[in-house]
Formats: sequence, C-alpha cells, structure tokens
Amino acid sequence: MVTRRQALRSTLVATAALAGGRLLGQSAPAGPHKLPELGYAFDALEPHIDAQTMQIHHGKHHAAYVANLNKALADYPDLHKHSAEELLKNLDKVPEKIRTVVRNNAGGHANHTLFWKCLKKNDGLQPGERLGQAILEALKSSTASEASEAFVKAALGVFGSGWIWLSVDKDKSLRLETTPNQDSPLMFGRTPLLGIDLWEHAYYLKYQNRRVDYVTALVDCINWEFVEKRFEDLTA
Ligand code: MN3
Repeated sequence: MVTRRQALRSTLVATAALAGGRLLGQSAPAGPHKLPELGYAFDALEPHIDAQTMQIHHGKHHAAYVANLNKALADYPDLHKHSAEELLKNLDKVPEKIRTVVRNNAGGHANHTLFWKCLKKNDGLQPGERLGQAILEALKSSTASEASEAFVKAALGVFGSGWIWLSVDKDKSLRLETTPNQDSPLMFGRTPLLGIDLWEHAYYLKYQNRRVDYVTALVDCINWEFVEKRFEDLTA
C-alpha cells in the first residue's frame, strides 16, 4: 500500500521531472540573440489573425530563427556584439561559411521583431497627414483606398515566400518594396518602416491559400501609432 507521504513524494518527483523537461525542451541554445516578447496576447488580433497562428508563428517560427542564428554564431564570438540588424547591414563582413545561414536567420529574427510591433487592431484608424502623404507617393496613389489596393496587389505579386515593405531610403523618401525569403531592406541600405510577412505560415491556418484575404485583413491591423513614431524618427 502506498502511504500518503510516498504518494506525495512521487507526485513531487513527477512534477519536478515535468518542469525540468519543459525547461530543457524550451531553452534556446545559449547565445547573444533572444526571442523578444510578443508584447500582446496571442488572440489580440482576432478575428484578423487567429491566436493559434500567432502562438506558432512567434513561439516556433521566430524562436527557430533565433536559435539557428545563435547556433551559426557559436564559433564566432567576435560577432556576438552585433544586433541582427547590424549583421544584415554588413553581411559582406560575415565569414562566407556562415553568411547564408546568418542572412536567413538574422533576417528572420529582425523581420519578425519588427513585424510584431507593426501589428495592432486599428479600428479603421488612418496614418497621420505626413506619413499618409508619403505612403500615397510611394504607392503612386491619389487616395487611401487606391493605396491599399496597390499594396495588396504588390503583396500578391510576390512569388513564394517573402515580405512586403514600406522602407525609408537613404534620401529619407519612402518606398514600397518586396523581398524574397527573409531578406531585409537593410541588406540594400534601406531601413524597413513597416513589414508584412507573406510566408504561408503567417496565414495558412485561417486563410489557407487566400493571401489576398490575409493581406486585406492586415490593413486593419497596422499599428499606425508605432509606424508613425518610427517614420518621424527615421526621417527627422
Ligand atoms: Mn514568419
């Protein structure tokens, strides 16, 4: 017969083992790069983006870019002081042996870090006048709805996986651009202002192959407060 004390002890051991396993399972390999907090609840963008997609996207996909970046840099301690953004700006200084891995995973890390901040249900809020005007120029549009259409059309034109961006050029002008895979405007001397993930993992659970519906829904999920503040900082 199992005494109460024995039963309690085995429960404690099992609980400790479970907690240990969970810690081991979740702990990323040591390294300079860390998965940032999402900053809001997984269901904060419902119904536009579902909670399960957000959870997998942040906790699995973004986490994997961070883990793989740390792994690639493990034997290169001199590179540990650089942010993902700095690595992307200076890929030519990254040893050739790890350059592609760093390009993909520093890209994945930096792109998603910005992406999470760009998202918030905006209840139809529009960007302020200065940013609004810059967006109309970048999208060669005369009205906000024309600009939205041009943005969605450009997103649909990306073949396979990639990103669509509004980025700030060296002359501080705003431009619309798309990149394949996890490439960043930082690789081309521009600074991303706003980026939208066009990989299927960003929308497949809810929208399946309907990228048009996902991008259209995301227009209502742009955190204009954040983007506008970033625009002021980048173009000051
Ligand atoms: Mn993604």
